[in-house]
Order: sequence, then structure tokens, then C-alpha cells
Amino acid sequence: RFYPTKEVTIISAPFSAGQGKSGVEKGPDLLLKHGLREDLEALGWSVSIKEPLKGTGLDVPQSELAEEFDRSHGIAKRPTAVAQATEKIYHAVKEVSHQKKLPLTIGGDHSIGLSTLAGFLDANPDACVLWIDAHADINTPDTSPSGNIHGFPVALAMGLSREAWPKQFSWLDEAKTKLAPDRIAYIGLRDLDPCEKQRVRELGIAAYSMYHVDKYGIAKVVEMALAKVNPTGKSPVHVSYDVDALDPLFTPATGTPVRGGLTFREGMYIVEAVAETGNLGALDIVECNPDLASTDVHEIDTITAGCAIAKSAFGETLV
Ligand code: 4U7
Ligand code: MN
Ligand code: MN
Ligand code: MN
Repeated sequence: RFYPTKEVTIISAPFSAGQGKSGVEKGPDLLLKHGLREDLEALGWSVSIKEPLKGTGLDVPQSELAEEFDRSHGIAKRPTAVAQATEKIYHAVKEVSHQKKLPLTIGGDHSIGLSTLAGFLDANPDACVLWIDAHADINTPDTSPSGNIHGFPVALAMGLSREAWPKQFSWLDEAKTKLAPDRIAYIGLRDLDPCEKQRVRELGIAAYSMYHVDKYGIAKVVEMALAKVNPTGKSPVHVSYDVDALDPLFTPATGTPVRGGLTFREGMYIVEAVAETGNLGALDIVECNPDLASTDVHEIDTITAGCAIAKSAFGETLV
């Protein structure tokens, strides 16, 4: 097992500037209110909590952050706020990873993925990644149709289009290990921009879309994905889980829902299978936005799906 002592640090990342909708900053508190910590303790993990954004003023609703555009190379929105927050989260994830505790980062929007990837890779240069998402999150300012940085994290962790990055992200140059294209696999894809499709193809990234889930079944897809990115089976696996990978039936309260997603069981199976290998190295759960729920049931469904992802990943079994 990668963590024989079963210690986890929950890194709370109430952050929304990577996209345009307020409410996603409420995710961490709601996940904790619904028992995330107690759930992990019940599975035998000792839990500590870190709040790298506390007192920074970066943990406010998106609407309260100053509008800011970087148009030097395409478009990036609110680069200063995102760069400041992601740098703090990077340092938190890096420290926890070096302490040999499992970093469980809860968002917040997916821009924090650039921090969790860079931070975990710092301590584990051989790590591999499963990116569970409807989207590929591999844009840069020069390719992005929206300028929303929650669509950039994979590209930034890989160092793609470095010349097009807003200057605020130069801190990321200090991260010593870049994510290699053959160390990440996507599962759940169904909404890529044209430039993203081109990048995924050109870089030869293992990409399992919903078409592949339908064609092969989720068990085979996870097996193929892990065989690609972790051929020796010895590397720790970083799972970055955007709740919009699940069908909006199960996680309606999220910023960029796309129909035709994973069923609840397919979604849980992915992390159950990783748990079974004993190699879960890091986990992110992002993009729960209670303000986008049209009913209380939608909010509870979305938050409890987030908690269920964590439980499945930390070893809960059905019988
Ligand atoms: B998420 C998008 F254009 N590709 O870049 C973009 F479709 O973290 C969506 O996966 C990004 O939720 C979604 O803005 C980012 C868009
Ligand atoms: Mn997404
Ligand atoms: Mn995402
Ligand atoms: Mn989203």
C-alpha cells in the first residue's frame, strides 16, 4: 500500500475565480458538513485539515473578485487571483505529499488541479494521473474559447504553450516535475474544444470518452487506462475527479454540466478499482456548486456524490 499508516490531509480549496459562476467556493464546507471527515475516519484513516486560502481574501464568491482579463496571448480571466490561490494550494499539496500523507483536495473549481498535479509530482516524480471529467482541461490562453482557467490545469501542469501564459503563473516554473503526456489518462470525456482534441491526439494522451465506456464497459476502461499510464503497477495514482464526469442526473449542481455522462455506479467503480490496487496517491474532488441547484434535492445529490467518491476511493466496499 502506498500509505501504510492511512493518514490523509484534507486540503480545503474554496475557490471560484477559475470560472464565471459564484457558489463553487461553498463546496468544501458543504462536503465537510455532510460528513466527509467522519466518513474517512470510519474507514480507518486519520484525518487532518489544511486551509491554505484562509485569511487571503481569495475564498470569496466569484462575483466579489475584481474582473481582470489578460489578453496578451488570447484570453485568461482573473489570472492574478487564480495564480495566487493555486500557488498557495500547490505549497500545501507539496508539503502534505512529502510528509507521506494523502492529499485530498476539495474544491472549488478545477483550476486548483494545476496545483495538485504539480504539488504531488514534486514528491512523486513517477506518479500517474487519472483525470475523470467531461472535459479535457487542456486549454491555454491562446486556445481557450472562454478564458476560464478551470479549463487550463492539465496544459499548465504539462508546461504547454509556456509563452502564452499570463505572467502571474511564472511561479509554476519552480515546479520541478512536469506532467508527461504518457502519465495521464482521461475517463468520461464528451465535450472537448477543437484545439483540445488536436492536443490530445498530437500528444497521444490516453483518452477514454463516453464512447469507450459504452463500447468496453467501465471495468475494461479502467484496466486499460491504468495499464497505459502505470505499466509497472508501482506508481502512485493521482485521481483528479471533476464531478461533471458523472451524468447531470447525479451531479446537477455543477458549472459546466454535459449530458450523457457516467452513471453513479460507473463513477464509483473507477475509484473503487484504484482503491483496490492500494496505489491511490492523491485525490481531488472539484466543481460542486450548490448555488446552481434548482432544488434542495439537487444540491444534496451533488454533495453526497462528492462524499461517495471520497468513500469509494478510500476503501469503502459494498459488502
Ligand atoms: B472543467 C471549456 F469551452 N472547454 O475551456 C473551456 F467548453 O474544469 C470548458 O472541466 C472547461 O469543468 C470546463 O472553458 C472546465 C469550454
Ligand atoms: Mn469538467
Ligand atoms: Mn475539470
Ligand atoms: Mn465545470
